[in-house]
Amino acid sequence: MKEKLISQFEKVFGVGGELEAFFAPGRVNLIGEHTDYNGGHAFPCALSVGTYAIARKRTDKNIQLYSLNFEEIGIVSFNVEELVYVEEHDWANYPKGVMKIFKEFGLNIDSGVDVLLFGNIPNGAGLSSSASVELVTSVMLKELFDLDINIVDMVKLSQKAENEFIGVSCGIMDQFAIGMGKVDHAVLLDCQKLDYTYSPIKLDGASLVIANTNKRRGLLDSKYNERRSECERALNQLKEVVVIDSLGDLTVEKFEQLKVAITNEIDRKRAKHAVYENARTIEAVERLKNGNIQGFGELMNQSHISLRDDYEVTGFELDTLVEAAWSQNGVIGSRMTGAGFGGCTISIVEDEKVDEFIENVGKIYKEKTNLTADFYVVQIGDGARKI
Ligand code: NG1
Ligand code: MG
Repeated sequence: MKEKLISQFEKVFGVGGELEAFFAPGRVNLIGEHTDYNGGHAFPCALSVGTYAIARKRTDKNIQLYSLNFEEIGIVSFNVEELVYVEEHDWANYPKGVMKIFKEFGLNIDSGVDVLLFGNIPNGAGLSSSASVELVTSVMLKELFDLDINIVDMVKLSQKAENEFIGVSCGIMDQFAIGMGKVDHAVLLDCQKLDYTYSPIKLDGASLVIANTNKRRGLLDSKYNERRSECERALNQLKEVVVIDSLGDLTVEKFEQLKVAITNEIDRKRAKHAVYENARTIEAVERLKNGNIQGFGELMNQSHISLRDDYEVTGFELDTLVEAAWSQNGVIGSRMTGAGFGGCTISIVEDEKVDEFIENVGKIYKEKTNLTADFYVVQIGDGARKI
């Protein structure tokens, strides 16, 4: 892959100079949904697919970016001192945003650079291609400019770029997972303290299967922000009766005692999901440690039910895919993954049943929704790095 991309780089930007190569994965969340911005835990893993960057420093101040995934856009050029959002630059705003936030943080990016990017994450599948581009840019800047920055700060600055430069108010899970990923492990992220611990994923004859609903997530931003405000309101009312920083600070028992403080019934349901999902995530990791994969799968199923009934972020397409999965032999667990309202599901399926699963679930889904789902059996890979 690297050699192929280097020759592509030379075709676009010419030969000579010192080339360096970098990679950042995509990610999928196994459990712990809508917990990141509530100060709870998430349990994602990095994928073996992701974004590659080949880069060469320049002697002037020009940045030139080229993506093999958007060849019709061509080379996007700008000056390193003029980092402003430009609608027509499309995907290139992600690396540009990271450069801007790095500079604001006081990091010295004092020359231009030529960069060729290529991503092999399935398109629009909710596997965090944007955070992958942000992190590959972060690692590239650190290495090329010999910057004094650690991985946790790269994660935070990448999220800041997405929040402030792109204008998407995401939590920190995507960037965190992509920064910290480890092959054959999922990572338990404490999204409040930014602590993390690894758990080996040994599925003993089962695989991780992602299914894309191919339902466009139309109102995603407004619904996502609505959930954030509902949780915020619930938190503020709870703060009148208990000292906490976030919903992630509450145990299920404590929440049950205090929940009457939340006067709006909808807000109470949202907070309930956040608190129970956080507890489920911690319990799920314990079960995995004890080799209880069936028990892990049951918590994935409960997570989906909570996202459907209390958080209300699933919708017909995701529910149809997950219910179809639950009806199949050899399915250990299945749930929506990511923000919801469309996007993907994640299932753990016994190896010998995978083909049958894809065929049957695909068929049921097509009959009920008239949409075609895409399926990916995924491998867990390492986090963002120089290659
Ligand atoms: P997706 O939709 O998978 O990118 C979003 C947020 C995450 C997290 C999850 C819900 C963005 C870019 N990311 O994930 O931070 O809050 O929803 O767990 O919006
Ligand atoms: Mg995104």
